[in-house]
Amino acid sequence: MPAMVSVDAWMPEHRHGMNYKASVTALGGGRFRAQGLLFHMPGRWELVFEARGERLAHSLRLE
Ligand SMILES: [Cu+2]
Repeated sequence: MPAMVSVDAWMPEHRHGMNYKASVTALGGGRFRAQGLLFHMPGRWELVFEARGERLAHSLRLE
């Protein structure tokens, strides 16, 4: 179980990220709470999670 994960988001088509950095708090038991993810425009965003040097990306579309 990773001690900490990080989360970031960007818009691949626009080549920009968020205007603010998200923070992650470890809740214990392998759970984490991310706060401060501010998606400032509609379109396709990619959420990128990192833990122990591994990356997991998840795509979502905001309208
Ligand atoms: Cu954009």
